[in-house]
Parts: sequence; structure tokens; C-alpha cells
Amino acid sequence: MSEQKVYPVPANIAANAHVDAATYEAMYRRSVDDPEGFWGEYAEQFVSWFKPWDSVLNYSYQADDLHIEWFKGATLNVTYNCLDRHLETRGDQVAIIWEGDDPNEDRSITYRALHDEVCRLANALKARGVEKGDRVCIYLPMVPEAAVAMLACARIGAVHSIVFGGFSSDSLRDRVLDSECKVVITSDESVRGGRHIPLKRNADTALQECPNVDTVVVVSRTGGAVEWVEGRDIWYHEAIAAADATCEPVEMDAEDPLFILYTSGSTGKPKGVLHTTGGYLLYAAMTHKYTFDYQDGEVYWCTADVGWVTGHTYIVYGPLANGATSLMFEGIPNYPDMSRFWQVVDKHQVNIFYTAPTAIRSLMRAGEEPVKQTSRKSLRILGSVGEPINPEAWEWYYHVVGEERCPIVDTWWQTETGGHLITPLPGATALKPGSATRPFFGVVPALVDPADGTPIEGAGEGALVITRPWPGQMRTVYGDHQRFIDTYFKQYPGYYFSGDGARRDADGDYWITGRIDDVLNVSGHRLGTAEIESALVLHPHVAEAAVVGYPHDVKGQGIYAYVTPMAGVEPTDALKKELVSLVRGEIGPIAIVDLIQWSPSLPKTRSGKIMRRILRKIAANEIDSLGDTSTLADPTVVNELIDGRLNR
Ligand code: 6R9
Repeated sequence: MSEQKVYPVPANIAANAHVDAATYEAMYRRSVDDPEGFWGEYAEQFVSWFKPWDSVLNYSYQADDLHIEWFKGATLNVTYNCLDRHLETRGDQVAIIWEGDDPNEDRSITYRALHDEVCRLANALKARGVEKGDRVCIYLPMVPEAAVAMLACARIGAVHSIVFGGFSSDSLRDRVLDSECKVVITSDESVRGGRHIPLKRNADTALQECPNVDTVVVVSRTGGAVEWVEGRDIWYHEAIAAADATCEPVEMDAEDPLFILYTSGSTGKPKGVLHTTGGYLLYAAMTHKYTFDYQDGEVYWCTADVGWVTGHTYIVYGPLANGATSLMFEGIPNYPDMSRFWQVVDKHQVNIFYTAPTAIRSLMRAGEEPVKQTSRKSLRILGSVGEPINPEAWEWYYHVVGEERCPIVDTWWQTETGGHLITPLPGATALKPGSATRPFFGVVPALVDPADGTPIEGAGEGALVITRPWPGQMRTVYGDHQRFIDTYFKQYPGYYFSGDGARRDADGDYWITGRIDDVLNVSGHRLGTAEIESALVLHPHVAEAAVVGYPHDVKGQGIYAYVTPMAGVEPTDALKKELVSLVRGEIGPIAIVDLIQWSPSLPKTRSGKIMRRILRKIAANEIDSLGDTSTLADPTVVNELIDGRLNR
């Protein structure tokens, strides 16, 4: 790609960075040639252990013997690393800056205050019978109590399972049941863009079908009215006021579970991705420090929600392990106006800013004016995550937001990977708009032919696989180890398969092309087509449904549904509306079906398999390149669908 634009590393950044180009090369080489030596050394540097490990890594990527173990035999506690060890040197430093939805509301919490509150909540949970290994569901908005709740669980060895506050009560119920949680931590309401959302009410509805939940801890966020179940519900503020502020951290095995986080796959219900303690913490801390070139004293802001993995690793665990000041934002980019992100940057003098392409694209649409009203002089590094960033959005981010001063780290990773796998490092990597560039230390990616798994050497395009473990890798699907093996290690034997496609250019830089399985990425949120289809067919008037993604200017992908009504049912706009709200109600407001095309029949092979390839092409309005349709049971179906297509 010789015509490709390249932005060299700025000299002033390279000069002061933790890692420059030569250091990256040397560290990367060592991490690959001597992984045990490399990870052992950095594990000592980044993490405080109670007991050392017997072995750095034991693993097999073979499906019949799959196991991944890092730092076996070692013990530690994540909160000792994120809190206690900082008290002496930075007890009075701000750990979390909270910026409310309302620009007049904010809070600063020091490491000492955070430690105190975490210990209290940990004791309160213990008083309600929570023990090491128990699961606790967290269903909270972006308030500091969410971080406190995560850490309180980790303090006592309970496993948290955060459910994004934008999920519906049905989604919450399914997740609470699947991970067998006994406690739910929620709030009266959440606040976003000036609107109140009744979280407690959603939780109450969900919990009607969750008999094993015996405690609901309720954070008072707005003071909005809530119903109360005596004996089950307790107020967060009352519980911590009554609890002792001393709570010894429980000694955890490196491979003990730290958290479960549900994510969508190409089939079935969302799966509970399980991360463990030692490797995850090391990987979170190391990637946070090197990818963002975090320097002591800097203010760092990741705009993600703690309900997603980005919030776990890059609002809470990575930054706090490194003793950083992490900003947590309750609101949205366009409230009260389109300048909000940059106003917050100026207000708190943010140095490192990490957001998603969908946010950049929506702000880009409002023009440069709302950006230019602000200074942004404090900004040093910009980051992107969640989906491929199109070069146009990248350039706008770089020129308008960063004023050509701030390197952009386009970080490719997944819920399953725990932390960044492919990303530039600010002081080391020349940038190409739209490319995630190079692997992080210890990560060995490869491209294989999607059809037969043949490795692709040099420049080329294929399915993106990883050839060996890194410490932040998920260890299993909660309650279903076979599903872990089947989903990630069966298709291309000996490799972890990401579900993404990628291109590697002649320089060795990676360009992620997006999912090549049946997973959609809508505004950076992962949704399985199967989940949406299951919701649609719940409607008594729907016989069959097939869902695909199509290119969308702001969301990246929009949701396009082909729906076959039951015989005799009149397909009306009113029915379309019902279907949209049905899906929204089943999954949550992130699942808004954009287009519904009535489809008397769907293109199927003779064995009855829906040919999604064709449906994707029609939805994308790429009707000249449908490919081979000869294997269809009834090829005439295709013309009918083309005639009725909605995205022209
Ligand atoms: C961290 C996160 C994972 C999927 C992943 C890929 C897409 C994330 C990306 C990216 C291109 C990037 N993705 N970051 N694609 N460039 N920088 O988003 O986790 O919610 O599990 O989504 O998101 O398709 O497979 P998760």
C-alpha cells in the first residue's frame, strides 16, 4: 500500500515515551522468543503477588485438550494491586473523577476514599452471606459505585457479572439465571441526556423469575420512587455506613475467576466470557500503560460504559492497577450540546482520551464548530475502540480534535481477549488511518484462508487468528466449557479464532475488515443475528426471520430484518412498529431494527439453510455482485427480494 498515508511518530512523543520504535522491536522479539522469561519479568514489575508462581504458562490450543493457565500456583488480590499498594505513595491522589450527566455535577474520589468504600461494601456483602466464588450481578449506570461494586467483589473473591444498564429486564433475567447470581447491585434510576431510566423497576421485573437472588443492593442515584421488597432490598448508603472500613483482601489463586461478562456470538444466547485474576490484571495494567503511554499524574478518560469490557479493563482495572486518575462519565456526547466531550476534556484537563468511532462519526456530522469552541490543549493521546474506524473519521479525529498533535491508537481487541491485541504504541508506531497496525507484546496473529484454514504469508487477507495465548485471554464460557472450545478453537485447529477478518499490508500492518461471522457491530455494540431473530419470531404473526447488517453512516452497521409473516397475516406498518419494539423490549435499546423487509420467502439452499451471503448483499444494495445463486432451492426468490429492497 505505497499510496497509503503514513503519519510518523512525533519526535517529542517518542523522546519521552515508555516505548519507542527500537524498544518495541526488542521487547516484541523477546516476548515471542522467550515468552516465559518476558511475562515472568513483567508480572513481577506490574503486579504485587502474595505468593510467586510455579510456572508462567501451561497451555494447549488443541480442541481435545484445551487449557490455558498463567502463573499457576501464584496468589494475589486484584484490589490490593488497585488500591492498598498505592495508599502510601498516592493515598490523596484522585483515583476516579466522576463527571455527571448534568455538567454541574461531579465528584473526585481519592485512592484512600475508594479503598475505604470498597472495604465497607465488601463487608456489607459478606454480611449478606457472599463468599469467595459466589456470583454478584451489577446492573448500574455510570456512577462511581459501579467501580466500588466491582472492586468490593474482587476484594472478597466474589465473581462479578456486570449487565449493561441499557439492557432490558429480560436480558438481565437471562444473565442472572445463567451465572447463578445471588446478589444484584442496582440503582433507583439512571440518568442519561437528562432522561431518567427506572433501573430498579427493570431489576424487580427480572428478579420475579430469579428465585436465587436473596439480596438487592440499591444505590440512590436520583431519589426517584422505588418499590421495596422487605428482607431482600437494602440501600447502598445505609449498608456501607453500617459496615466496618477494614476488610482484608482475600488471597486468590492466579487462575481463580475475577469476572463474567456476557457477549454475543453467532449462535444461540449470549455467552458468559470468564476472565481470571492474575493474567488478566497483568495484561490490563501493561496494555493500559504502554498503549496509551500513560505517564504518572496524567488524567485519563475512557468514554465506554463499565457494562462493556472496555469499561472493565480501561476504566477500572488497568488504570487503577497503574495508580492512574481515571475519569468516569455518566452522560452522552451530545448533551447538553455537541461540545460536551471537549468541555469535559477542558474542565478536567484530560491528557488521554479513548472513545469509539461511532461517537466520532456522529460528532463529525455536527461540524468543527462545537469542537473549536474548546481548547483541548491538555490532550496528548487519542484512542479508538469498538469497530473499524473509517479513514475519514480517523482524519477528522486527528486533524480537528487532536490538532495534528496527538497520535491515535486504534486498538483492536474483544471481550474475549481481555485487553488490546493489535494496536499502535504512541511513541513507537507510524500511523495509517484505518489500520490497527501491529501486535502487542506476546501476541502472534496470523491470517488463514477462511475456506480451508491454509495460512496466508506476507501481504494478504483472511480470517484473523491468534496462534498462542496471552495472559488476558478468556479461560472458558461460564458453565459451558465445550462452547468455549467449539466457538473459538474448532474452525481453525490449533488457533484462537477471533471471528474477524483482516488484511495485512506489505509493511506487516493489520487492517481489521470486521466480523466474518453472524455477529453485528451496531455503534460498537455486539449483537448476534440469532438473538434478534429469536426475538422477532416470538411474535405470533411472524413465521420466519433472517437478520443481517448493512452499512450505516453513523452506527457502522444497521440492522436489516427480512421477515416472513404467518400465512393470512396482513404485513402492515403497524406490525413493523410492533416488531421493532418487541426486539427492543427483549434485548434493550441498543437493538433497534432499522429496516424490515417483508419477505414471503427467504433464499434457501436445498438443505434448507438460509443463504445470508445473498441477504447481506441485497441489504447493502450491492445487487450486481450477488455471486452464485445456482444452489438455491428456488432462485426466483432473489429477484423478489431485490425488487422490494429498502436500502437504495
Ligand atoms: C473491545 C470490544 C469486539 C469486536 C471485534 C471487532 C470489533 C473492536 C476494533 C474492532 C476494528 C478496532 N472491534 N475494536 N474492529 N478495529 N479497533 O469492542 O469488544 O464488544 O467484544 O467487540 O469489535 O469486530 O471482534 P467487543
